[in-house]
Amino acid sequence: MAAMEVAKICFRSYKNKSFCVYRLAERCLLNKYGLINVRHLSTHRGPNMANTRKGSTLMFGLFGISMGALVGAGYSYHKMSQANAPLINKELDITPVLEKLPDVQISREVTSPGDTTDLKLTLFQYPTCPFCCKVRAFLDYYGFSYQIVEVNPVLRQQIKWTDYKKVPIVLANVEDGYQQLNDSSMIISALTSYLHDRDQGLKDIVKCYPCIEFNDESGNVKKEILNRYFLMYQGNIPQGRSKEDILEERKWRKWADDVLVHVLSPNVYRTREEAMQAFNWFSEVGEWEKHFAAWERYMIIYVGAHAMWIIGKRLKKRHNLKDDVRLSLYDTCNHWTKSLNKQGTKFMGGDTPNLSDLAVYGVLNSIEGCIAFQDLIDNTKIGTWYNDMKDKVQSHAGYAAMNA
Ligand SMILES: N[C@@H](CCC(=O)N[C@@H](CS)C(=O)NCC(=O)O)C(=O)O
Repeated sequence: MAAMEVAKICFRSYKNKSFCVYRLAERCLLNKYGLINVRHLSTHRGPNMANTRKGSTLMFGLFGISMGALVGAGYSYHKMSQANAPLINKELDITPVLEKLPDVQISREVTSPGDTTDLKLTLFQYPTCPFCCKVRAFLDYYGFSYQIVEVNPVLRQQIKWTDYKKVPIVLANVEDGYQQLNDSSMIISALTSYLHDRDQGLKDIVKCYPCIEFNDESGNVKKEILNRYFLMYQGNIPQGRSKEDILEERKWRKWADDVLVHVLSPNVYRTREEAMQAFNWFSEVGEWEKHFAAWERYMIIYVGAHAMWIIGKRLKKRHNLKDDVRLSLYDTCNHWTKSLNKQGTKFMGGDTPNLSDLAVYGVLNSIEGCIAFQDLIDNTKIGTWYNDMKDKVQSHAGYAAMNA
């Protein structure tokens, strides 16, 4: 019964388009006690219930159908009026300057003697989230020093201080406190713009990435961080860069988020065995043994893997992937390597990586411990570029650019 509920939660998480299994685990556990209550309620019977059961079944059935119809009609009406509601473009203030760092435990520190920024960055993350891996690839490549706060996937108390409900989040030291940066692409764009011209001031740069809330055409409230793929060069384009090359970089960064990320889940959970292996790896990297009791961890791994295996098939349809999703993974990555070959350079950025190389590398890096990743390396030519990227990132090869 509990297992059924975990599976249902996985499907709910799929409907909400949640990418990370961490959120799935959270939902499983947060609902745990609720689920148990539901079970008790539904199996509880009053003393005369057995006798009256047959007679009342019809009544309850009719009542249920009428209520269902009423609720359905009400919901459709609500959705229709929402869809017809005017679009609201409300600007949200979710990137404030905090007076001091939130009172959270720092999990580890990455120190780079070459960091001359004094930004004292703090990254709030889940270790295998593709968006967080993207930010780490960027920070490591340029040789930023930063602290990492591992967000507890169950309670997420480490990010309770903010209204922004996702990771990654970065806090950066500014003159009057700590500037909050949300969304992987915005974090990368804002910090790159800052490296280009530190006189702009990070606080002013952040103002170029407002977050707005609006109703989409189906009436759902959506939030979006505007300009997140744009670098704020303020007309002062760096030497050696052209407008075309900046546009191309932007296009590929967007591709990493809109296309590449979506082939990952169906591949990582392609078969039951792969899903189990992936969940075991997530458990290891995310140190689930610290967060969950052994039985909870096994249940999440087992039930979660099976549910995600089924959900993976739906995601395959949603994103129009091939019947054998591995082919879509190969195709997507081949599209990247073919474009590189056509360009005739080692990296998309030329002799050195640019932000699109870092984005694609970061996203792929998030599945490095999964069977799908090894399969990808064995069956495509992306390995050469990937390993070159790994060398560049791990050796902080962008350090010179930071100090240019
Ligand atoms: N567009 C965001 C997406 C971030 C995102 O979806 N993060 C997931 C983790 S992989 C998350 O925190 N989800 C929270 C939730 O589902 O409530 C980015 O690029 O940073």
